[in-house]
Amino acid sequence: MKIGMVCYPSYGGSGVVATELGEYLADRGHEVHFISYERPFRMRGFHGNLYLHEVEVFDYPLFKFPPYSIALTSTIADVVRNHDLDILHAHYAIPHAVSAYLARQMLRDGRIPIVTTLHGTDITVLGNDRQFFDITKFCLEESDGVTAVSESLRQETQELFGIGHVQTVYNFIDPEVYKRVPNPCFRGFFARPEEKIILHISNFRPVKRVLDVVSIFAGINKEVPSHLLLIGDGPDRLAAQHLAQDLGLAQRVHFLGKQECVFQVLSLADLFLLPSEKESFGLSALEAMACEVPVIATATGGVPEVVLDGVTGYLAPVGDVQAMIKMSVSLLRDRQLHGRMAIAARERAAAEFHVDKIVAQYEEYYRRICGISE
Ligand code: GMT
Repeated sequence: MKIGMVCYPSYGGSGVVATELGEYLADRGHEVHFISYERPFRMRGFHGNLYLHEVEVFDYPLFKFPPYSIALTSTIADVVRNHDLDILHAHYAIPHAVSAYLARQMLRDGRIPIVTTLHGTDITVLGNDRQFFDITKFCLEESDGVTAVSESLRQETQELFGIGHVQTVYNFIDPEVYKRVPNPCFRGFFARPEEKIILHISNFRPVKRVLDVVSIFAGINKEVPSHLLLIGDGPDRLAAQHLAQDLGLAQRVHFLGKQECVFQVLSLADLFLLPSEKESFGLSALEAMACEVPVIATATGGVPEVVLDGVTGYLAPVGDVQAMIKMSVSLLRDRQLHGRMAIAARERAAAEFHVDKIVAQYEEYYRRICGISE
C-alpha cells in the first residue's frame, strides 16, 4: 500500500510511534510518505520505500501566527495527488486529523480513507478543552478509522465524544533493538558498583510530574545510595534542577538531555520511574521493560495495561510519593525479587507488544478500512 503518515517529528511518544510504524511498514514492502514539519528525530537512514515531505510555512508580516495547519493541509493534498496514496494515517488529532480531513475535501477526484490514531493528550487535555472539543469530535467522526493506544484511552474517547468506531492498537517494541546490553564502562561514569541507577525519560511537561521523580529519588537515595539519570527536556527541567539542588542532590541527579540510543542508557538502569498525572500508554515504560528494567509508575490511564502491578513493577496513586519510595526501596533491596521482575518485564514486553504483532494489526486495519480482502 501507499501510506501517508502525518505526524509530529519531535521528541515525544506520538512522533516516535508514527516514525517506527512507518519504518517497519516500509520494511514489509509498503511505500510510506512521512508528512511533517521536519525530519522525524527517530527516522533511520535511507530506505527505498520511505519518503519525507517537509511542510514549509510561508511567513508574511500580516500573520501574527504562521498558518501551519493550512500549509500542512496543502502539503497532504499534494502528496496524495502526486504519489497516488491509498490511505492517510494521522497521528494525534490536533491538527493532523483536521488537516487530513480538509486535504481530502480539496481532492475532488477521490475519497482517500483517513485513519486517526489517538495518543493521549490529544484527547485527555486538548479534547477536553472547550475550544478543541467540537473540532476534535468532528474530525474523529469524519475519520474512516480511529485507533487508540490503550483500552483506557479508547474508553475515554468513546465516553467523551460518543463515537463508536474506536479500536485499541497498542504501542509496540522491537525486542531486537530494545534489549539489555550491559556496559560496565558507561555505568562507571555515573555510579560506583554498589550504587543503583534510577532512570526517568520524558518531555518534562507538567503532566509527567518530574518534580515527583526528583522527590521519589531523594527518598530512595536516603535508604539505597543511588544516582538519578533524566533523559529528555521540556518546560519543567529548570524546576527539577532547582529542586535537586535544594535537596543537596546536584551531584547525584544527572540531566542527560535528549538522547537517541535510549536502549544504551536503559541498559544501565536498575529502576524506571514514571509518576505521571496522565499517561495513555507509557511508551517509555515499555522501552524500559524490554531492557529488563522494572517500572515504578502511577496507576493512571493505560499504564496498568502495560506495567503489571507486582509482576513487572509496582503502581501507586498519582502524587503518592511516599508509596513510590517504599516500593522502590523494597525492590532495590531484594535482589531476587528484582531479578524476577526484570525478567517478567522483558518477557511481557516482547510477547504482548512485539513490533511484528502490532504492525500486522495496523496492516489488517488499513486493509479493512480500504475494503481490501487478503
Ligand atoms: O504527552 C506526551 O507525553 C507526548 C505524547 C505524544 O503524543 O507525543 O505521548 C502520548 O503518546 C505516547 C505514544 O502513544 C504514549 O506512550 C504516552 O503515554 C502519551 N502521553 C500521555 O498520555 C501523557
